[in-house]
Amino acid sequence: MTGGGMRLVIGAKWSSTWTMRGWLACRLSGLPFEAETLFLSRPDSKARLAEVSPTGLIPVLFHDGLAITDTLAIAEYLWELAPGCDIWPAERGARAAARSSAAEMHAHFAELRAALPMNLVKRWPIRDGIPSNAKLLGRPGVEGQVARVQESWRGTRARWGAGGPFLFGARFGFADAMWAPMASRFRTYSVPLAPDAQAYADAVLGHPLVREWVEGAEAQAREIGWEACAAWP
Ligand SMILES: N[C@@H](CCC(=O)N[C@@H](CS)C(=O)NCC(=O)O)C(=O)O
Repeated sequence: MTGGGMRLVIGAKWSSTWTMRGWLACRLSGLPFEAETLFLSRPDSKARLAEVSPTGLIPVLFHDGLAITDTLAIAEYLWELAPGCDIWPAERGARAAARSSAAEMHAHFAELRAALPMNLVKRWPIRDGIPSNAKLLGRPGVEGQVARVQESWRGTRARWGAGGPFLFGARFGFADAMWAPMASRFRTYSVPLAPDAQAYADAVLGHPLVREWVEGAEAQAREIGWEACAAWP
C-alpha cells in the first residue's frame, strides 16, 4: 500500500506543536501527502474542527477512508504503510526505546508546556544579562521537568546515540521530531541547558525538516503580522 491521497490537517506553524510533529512524521515516512491548514483562532475554528476531527483536535490524517487522530497513532499508521522508513529505528531494541521516548514526551510535562508555550517566532528577552524568564521557570513543577527532559535525552543518547547528534545516532527520527517543539521552547525562552542537552537541542533545531517547518512558520508570521504572532499567547 502507498500513501497516495493522504491529507494532513495542521494548525498555525508558529504555535501548533502537535501538528508540527504530525507533519514531521509524514515527511519522515517519505510518502506523498498534502497539508491543509486550519487556523485555530478564527471565529469559525471550533465548528471547522468539529467537522474535521472526531476528537476536535488536530493533527488528523485522512487516508483510505480513515480519519486518524493523535500524533502517535499517525506515526504508527505511517510506519505500517512504510515500514523501514525514518520514523522508527531499524533495530527492535532501539525501536522500543524510541517509542518510549516519544511516549514520554506525549504524556508528560504538562506544567512545563503550559508555562512555556511554543512560539517559533518569539524570543523571550534577556535584558542587562538578567533573564526575564525567571517567573516562568519558577512556576511549580517546571524546573524538575526541564531537568527530566535533559535526563531523558541524555539517557537515550548514552545507550543509542553513538554515531550522530540525534537520540538514535545519525538518523533524525520520530522520537527526535516529538522533542522538536520542546527544543524550540528552550530556545524561545532562553532556558539554560547542560552542554550535552544544548548540543542535542541545537541538532534537532538544525535538522533540515525542522528548519523547513520553522521557515514556514516565519512565512506565515510575515503574512499575518510578525508582532501579533510573536506576542502570542
Ligand atoms: N494528543 C494529541 C494532542 C493534539 C492537540 O492538542 N492539538 C491541538 C493543536 S496543537 C488542538 O487541536 N487544539 C484544539 C484547540 O485549540 O481548539 C496529539 O498527540 O495529536
